[in-house]
Amino acid sequence: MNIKQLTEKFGIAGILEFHQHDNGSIRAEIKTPTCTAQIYLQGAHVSQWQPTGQKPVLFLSKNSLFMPGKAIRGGVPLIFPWFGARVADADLYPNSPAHGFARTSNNWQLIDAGLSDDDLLLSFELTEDDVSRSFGFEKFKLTYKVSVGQELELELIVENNSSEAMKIEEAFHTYLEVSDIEKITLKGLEKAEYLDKTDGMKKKIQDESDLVFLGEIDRPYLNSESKIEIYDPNWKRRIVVDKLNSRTTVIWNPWKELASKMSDMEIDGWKRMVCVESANADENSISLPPGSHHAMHARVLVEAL
Ligand code: TA6
Repeated sequence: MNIKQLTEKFGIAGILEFHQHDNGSIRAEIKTPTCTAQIYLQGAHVSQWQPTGQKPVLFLSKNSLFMPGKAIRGGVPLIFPWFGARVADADLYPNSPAHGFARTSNNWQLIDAGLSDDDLLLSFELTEDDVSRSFGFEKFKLTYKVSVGQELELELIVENNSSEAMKIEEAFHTYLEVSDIEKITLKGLEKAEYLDKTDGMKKKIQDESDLVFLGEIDRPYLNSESKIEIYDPNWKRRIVVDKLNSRTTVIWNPWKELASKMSDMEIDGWKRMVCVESANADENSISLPPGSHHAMHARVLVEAL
């Protein structure tokens, strides 16, 4: 649908409008009594969310390209059907892009938008197309429900409509904005087991109750369903990420050197972000029986300290 059609079908005066970035991507611009938000149709990518009276909660790099086919650096990239580099069937599909095809798909359809009290609810759908088929994924349906308001709620429902089991990984690759990565503490992962991507994927246990950031961190925590809290004393706030049906939590900050190699990361952007990703990945990947579905849910909110 073009902007005119989207506006006619889903626009809500003063609350939901559609705009086009100079580079071509279309986004929903949202202003409710309790927040502002933006969602790009490509990838059904929530790029901005700011509850009224708060600083932005999602980090978004100013150097993001917003170009068809290019992933956005920030917000909530939606990762499906594999996480990171493809492992399952990688030999059959050697050109598989990192983090799957959903986050750059231009085939997402907005199917519903409406207010529920002060929250705006939007639903998106993605089904098989030439791109998904070229990577071996057919007969699936993704329904992505986004609710923006005082809180951000995300739900991804994956349906397997084929006659065979479907192995999938998924993630809300949420970039959170912080005052200073070296001043925050992250709670919720004490004694959790993780794969250390910065150390040859060795399995380790987090002994500390609070995670602090002193260098690059890239860790899928396995079998971990707990709530995460990010304490940001400079900004006198705590961001809470709560989730359901997600057994992996990924924590990521690239730090200076790696960030300098990312053309779409603004200078010093790495200092103002931390990814806290609700996921099912690696040994927590899901095998969906034929005819079944799986729903993963995450909720992000901000509290004053
Ligand atoms: O979730 C962490 C991670 O998988 C890292 O290994 C890092 O590469 C990051 O995602 C970003 O990936 P991208 O493909 O968006 O550059």
